[in-house]
Amino acid sequence: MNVLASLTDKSGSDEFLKAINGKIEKIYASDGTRKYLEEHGVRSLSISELTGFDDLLGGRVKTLHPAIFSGILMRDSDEDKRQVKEKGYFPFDIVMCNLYDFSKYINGTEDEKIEHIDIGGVSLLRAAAKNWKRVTVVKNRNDYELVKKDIADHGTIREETRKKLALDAFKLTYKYDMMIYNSLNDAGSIKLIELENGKKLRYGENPDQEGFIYEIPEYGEMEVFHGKEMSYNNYVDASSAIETALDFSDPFAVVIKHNTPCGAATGIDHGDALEKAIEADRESAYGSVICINGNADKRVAEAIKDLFVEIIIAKDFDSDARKLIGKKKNIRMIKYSGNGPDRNFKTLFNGILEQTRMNTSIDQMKEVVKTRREFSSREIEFAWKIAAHCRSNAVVLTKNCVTVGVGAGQTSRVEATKIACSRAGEKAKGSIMASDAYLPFSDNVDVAAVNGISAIVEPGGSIRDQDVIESCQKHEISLYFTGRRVFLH
Ligand code: 93A
Repeated sequence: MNVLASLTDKSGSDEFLKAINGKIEKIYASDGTRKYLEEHGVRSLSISELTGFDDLLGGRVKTLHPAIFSGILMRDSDEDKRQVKEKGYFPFDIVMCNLYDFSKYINGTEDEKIEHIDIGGVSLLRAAAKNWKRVTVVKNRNDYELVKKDIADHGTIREETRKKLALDAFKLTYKYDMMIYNSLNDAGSIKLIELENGKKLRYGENPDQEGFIYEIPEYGEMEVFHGKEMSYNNYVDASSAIETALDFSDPFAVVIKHNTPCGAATGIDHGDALEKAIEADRESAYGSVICINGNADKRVAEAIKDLFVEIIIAKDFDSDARKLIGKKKNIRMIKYSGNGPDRNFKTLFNGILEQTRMNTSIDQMKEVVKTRREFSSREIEFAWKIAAHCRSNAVVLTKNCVTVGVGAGQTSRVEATKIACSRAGEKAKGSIMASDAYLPFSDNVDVAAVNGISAIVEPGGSIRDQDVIESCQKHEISLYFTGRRVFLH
């Protein structure tokens, strides 16, 4: 067998070649590799002897030559053999190659990056991989071991091994190009991500659907360290619970059902916040997914002692929390870290939609109708942000940074208002009402007034804003326009 070697990571290549020495006729190597092999007791020939060229352009052109590539790409056919022989070339059977270490220059200058984009090596790997029916492509110690074992066990390199190595090589060149793209792409547009090692879930949203999760550590991590296996719906709810919690800096707890908050609160600590968030709607909290934006302690554990909860999520859990919550066998405890993706995607009938993150800040907010009742910006912001994390159309009632009524996922906004008021009952009195998009008509204000709501926060921007303003003035309801919309479908 003839070998072609061109390696940046040269380690182990000498031992490999010594181990399969009995099978080798000739070894050709690029200059640096040749020098390394020489120093480690392996004789090889220079590529220039075969091509008739020394490295050109300071090494930019080393192996890019028909003598090399026809030797790799030739099939086992009489015609290919004839053509190669006619030129005075010969077949290569093993290609040993790994690439310039671009990862070292990811944050380097543009010129450094450009010089470390491997061209010849990628071509060698792809050519050898394409011709796996005849050629073996090896890149690292793992591959060397695999080939050594094949030769030891079977006296030859089997076709299935060659195919596996070829697939690995294609994966490597794909990842290499992805790394180059992401590093050079500083326009702030989408980074390519690697979707591999998808984990099969028991099923999808329903038991007769297949389901998978592809975890992307660059986004964030969820470590499930106690309880039953996570389901598809668990991941959906856990994710929206964390995304909601990440939007708050005070100690905060959210209770999620069907991808929407049913209770949320800030508190003096996380235990306090969680107690309030559960009491906000204890009925809906049954079978919920809960997230706090800090560490779980004894008080947090005690808050869910008598409640059936599917998942509790926290930055971390202290030993008391672990012990107390751990008594429930099925509840899942999850530690989370990271900030989530900058962009989100949704599959469509005819493609994929992409968007940047929703902005839930109230930095553009204006007080449009002032009444005797004063509300702190903290309270208003709380109501607004919870509405932002509810499925649209969403109307949320809050009091002292605790939800008292949530109407979400409705096809009519006034219906969402009615549901929020009906969930709140007496507690609607004196509350702040947040709407994720503008109130299209003043009918919402009428419902709010009947239920004793004291303030409304909404984006503003309707052609009937004036009706809404006048209605608020009439009913003495404070009105705030955020100047932003926070739809979440
Ligand atoms: O600059 S290159 O893209 N041009 C080439 O023709 C070429 N051929 C192999 N780089 C090229 N290589 C790479 O050189 C290999 O992928 C390997 O990483 C490296 C080995 O060079 P040396 O043996 O001189 O250390």
